[in-house]
Amino acid sequence: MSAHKLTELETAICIIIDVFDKHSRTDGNNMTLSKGEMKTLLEKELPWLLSCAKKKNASDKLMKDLDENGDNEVDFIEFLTLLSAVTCFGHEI
Ligand SMILES: [Ca+2]
Ligand SMILES: [Ca+2]
Repeated sequence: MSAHKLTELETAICIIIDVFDKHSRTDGNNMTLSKGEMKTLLEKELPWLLSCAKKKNASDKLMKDLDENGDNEVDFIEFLTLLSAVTCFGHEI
């Protein structure tokens, strides 16, 4: 470990990885988010997004959109697609 102090952006990246990890390890495959894990992640970490969506099954729909390889799980790359979309949206408003 170097004594390098993490910058704000580096810290933010670490937090993103931590958050994904924390939720992806709840059940099934440790490397991916299942439907249930995805729902909990959205409810706990992105309640703002869910309240914007305001639709029933918003989490399920989102999951379908994100799941590019169709394995019914959201991996880290697929999760980043969501984050970049949300970040762009946040930047605009
Ligand atoms: Ca999992
Ligand atoms: Ca997938």
